Amino acid sequence: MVQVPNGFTVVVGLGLSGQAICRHLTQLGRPFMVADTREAPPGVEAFRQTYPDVQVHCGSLAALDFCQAYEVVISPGVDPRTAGLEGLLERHNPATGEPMLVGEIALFKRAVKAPIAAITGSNAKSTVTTLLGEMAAASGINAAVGGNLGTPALDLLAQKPDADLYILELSSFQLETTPSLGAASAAFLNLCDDHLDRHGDLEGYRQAKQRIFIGAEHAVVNADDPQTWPDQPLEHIEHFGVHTPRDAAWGLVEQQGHWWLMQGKMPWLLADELRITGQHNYANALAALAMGRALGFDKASMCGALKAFVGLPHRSETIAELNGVRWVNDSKGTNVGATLAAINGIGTTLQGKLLLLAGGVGKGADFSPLAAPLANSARTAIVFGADAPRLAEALNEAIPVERVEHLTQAMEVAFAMAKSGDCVLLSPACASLDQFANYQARGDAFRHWVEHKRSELTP
Ligand code: UMA
Ligand code: ADP
Repeated sequence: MVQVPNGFTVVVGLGLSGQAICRHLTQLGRPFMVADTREAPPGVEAFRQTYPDVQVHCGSLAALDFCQAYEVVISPGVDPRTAGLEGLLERHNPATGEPMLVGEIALFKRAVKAPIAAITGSNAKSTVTTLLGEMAAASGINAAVGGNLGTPALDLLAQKPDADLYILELSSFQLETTPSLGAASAAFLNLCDDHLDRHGDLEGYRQAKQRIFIGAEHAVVNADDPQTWPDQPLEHIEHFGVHTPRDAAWGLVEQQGHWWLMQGKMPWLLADELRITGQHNYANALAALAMGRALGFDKASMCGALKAFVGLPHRSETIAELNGVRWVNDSKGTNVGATLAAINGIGTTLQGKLLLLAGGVGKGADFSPLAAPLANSARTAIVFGADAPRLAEALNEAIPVERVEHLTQAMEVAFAMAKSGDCVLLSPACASLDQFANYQARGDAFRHWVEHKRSELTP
């Protein structure tokens, strides 16, 4: 057994979050050691050079004796149920008043002085977080934006200690180890199957996300998705939705042939004025408006930021048109809900048909909800990667399915099959980690292939 020194914090995980935790503890002057479940975690040598005096344990956490530890702070990618961590989440830490096992966001909450706006959901977190950040900037508010997206939360605190507002994208992994967030405004945008391999089932995943509401002053939830509504009563709850109009909610309403983004009966702006498209993006815009309004942002500045927002790369991003066929990169479509949004957003606007490229690591999700919308709008699905067999099984009664090994082969098949007016959509409904470093690398591979093809076709 390796004894954790008396009063030391144990930082678990040597990734982005773990390193931000180490910097924070160093700044606080708290003694700590580091553990990573991998025998040779990437970056361990560089870490040892930066922190020559810090003890690093690689391998099973069961080899550590935490009896004398001050607390254990784990990275989001590490499951709190990992062998060796048993009982720590349930054990009370008298020094902090929190569980013995917490995550980065618990430390962030202890240190932060300014209000927090927090955003979670299976999809649209990055889009709404970025949009809210743009709205804050347009309103002249000194906000810091990060969390699961971009800069780790504790690094934000160090880089922008004078921020008036911290806008955080939070994953279920981060929320699971956050005892109490106390957000000024907390949004739970939507819920669909994702990360079931980690949370066990949809209910476990939903409960992790529900933690965003602990101590929240204001909640923004999806009128169309009751699973996002707080389990506990909260004083200020606002609903947004594109399908379920509610009084006083933020909704999408048709008036004299035009669709308006409305707050209750008050029109805010025309859906056609937005550069992001599709019903899911109107829902995202409404959620950001609801949060911004509650946080005191200026109305005209928010609308201006919304109209200027072009969306993020790898999210239903049109790359090019080749021979009359549109090629769309939705590599960030890493679960069934995101792929459904892409199919519904694009499929309904097409003259021709969709050719869906999907596959990778399905994280235990059920792919069958894709079958009916694809039957309406798709010519074929071309599936690749680790979960290609499960995808093929779920879809092949609804549409013709081609099975290949890799994305590049899928693109070649799609190029040969597509007709003018069609759209080739990469929206994998899966994580990329079986064949790519991350979703960006997968989206970049798609874009490079399309750009190369375009240069071949253009004399
Ligand atoms: N790992 C181990 N053992 C360890 C530590 C990590 O096996 O001891 C593995 C994890 O299982 C995971 C990988 O290493 O597969 C990286 O995990 P990590 O927690 O060390 O990752 P970080 O580099 O610290 O990045 C984390 C978030 N990663 C995850 O939640 C997996 C980043 O979100 C986040 O940007 C960063 O902290 C800063 O806050 C990424 C992500 O994929 C973008 N998030 C998931 C998502 O969006 O779906 C939740
Ligand atoms: P997250 O950070 O939650 O992964 P992103 O904004 O990066 O969210 O979008 C992830 C995927 O979800 C993209 O494929 C995007 O097109 C899709 N998406 C965006 N908004 C929604 C929504 N409201 N409902 C379902 N899918 C969405």
